[in-house]
Amino acid sequence: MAAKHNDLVFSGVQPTGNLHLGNYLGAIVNFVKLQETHSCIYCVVDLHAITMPPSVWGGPEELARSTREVTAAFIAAGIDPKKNIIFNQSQVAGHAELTWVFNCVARIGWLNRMTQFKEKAGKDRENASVGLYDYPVLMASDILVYRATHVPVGEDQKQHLELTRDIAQKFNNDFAESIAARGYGEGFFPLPEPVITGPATRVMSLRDGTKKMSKSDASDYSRINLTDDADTIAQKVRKAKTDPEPLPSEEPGLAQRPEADNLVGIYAALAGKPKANVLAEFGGAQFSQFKSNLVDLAVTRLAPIAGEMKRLTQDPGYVDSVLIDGAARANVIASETMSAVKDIVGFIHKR
Ligand code: AQP
Repeated sequence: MAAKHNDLVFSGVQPTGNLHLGNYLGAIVNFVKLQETHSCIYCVVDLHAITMPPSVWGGPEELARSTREVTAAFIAAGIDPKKNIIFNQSQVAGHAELTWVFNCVARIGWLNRMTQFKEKAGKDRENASVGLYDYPVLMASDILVYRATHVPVGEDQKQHLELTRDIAQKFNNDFAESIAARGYGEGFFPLPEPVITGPATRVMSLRDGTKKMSKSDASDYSRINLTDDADTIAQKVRKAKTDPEPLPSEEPGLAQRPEADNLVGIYAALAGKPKANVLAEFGGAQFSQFKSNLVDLAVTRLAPIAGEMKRLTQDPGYVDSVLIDGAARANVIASETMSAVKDIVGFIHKR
């Protein structure tokens, strides 16, 4: 009989600077909603950040600053650090420890299919870090060391979630007898479900509606950062690429119009309504009018978050205390999983 796993939410964000509207609408907004119905663990994934060269994540001072900034964004967006667990990944050794076990479960052929590695490694694959290649296995460990059942992410992480399920399933199969003998039923690890919802699961660049909005885009005009002030938001939205046609009245009219589709999706997500309602309101309007409404909405929604982030980052002692307290609570759950994994695999350890 398959084991029953209690609902638990886990997700992470990399501390690599420039948290943007895609991170917010694709992931953080859902983190905030899920805390109403679930126990949630939200992690600043600093071990993931160092899979790229230090020139990308900025070196030790910048990594620490970014870690505090992402933590501040979580809290400023409305995640309650008392009700949920907020911590940085490197403080809980179970993530790295379980990764080794999963490295021996995952197959090279599975990792070779990961599109994010191909995109991030680019042409110079031989020179990419082993950590970048192993990134999806670490992500599987992040989720499964808590035996989490639900993972809110943007659409770009869907393939990694499928790999997580494959790793969980293979571990459960490879060690089936040992798992059953120790009373865990048929499935020690749950097969976690991705939670990819809302009208902005893939926010696109403001400069090119076919490219994902991304922290690493060279142009700051491609994204709205959570720390941007009202004037910067207004400038970026006004300069956003569009086409010459007015907005359509119905969703099929957005087909083949990636920039229009993106701006309508952003508006819908910020307003908390479906795209169809936005088009019912703005169908036939010129982009100049729509953009000016979008600026007002974006500033109204984002300015309080930016203000609170600024206040929190000026109090690093408080932010660090949230991370240390969260790590202690996360470690209790992770240690329990690791103790069971060691029993299941056959590693001698102190109980
Ligand atoms: N454009 C996006 N639209 C919707 N969701 C997005 N996410 C990222 N970009 C978009 C979601 O945000 C969460 C945290 O992402 P991350 O920090 O772990 O890393 P990432 O996906 O690598 O972010 P970037 O901006 O795309 O960084 P670079 O430029 O380094 O590649 C995840 O849930 C992600 O899906």
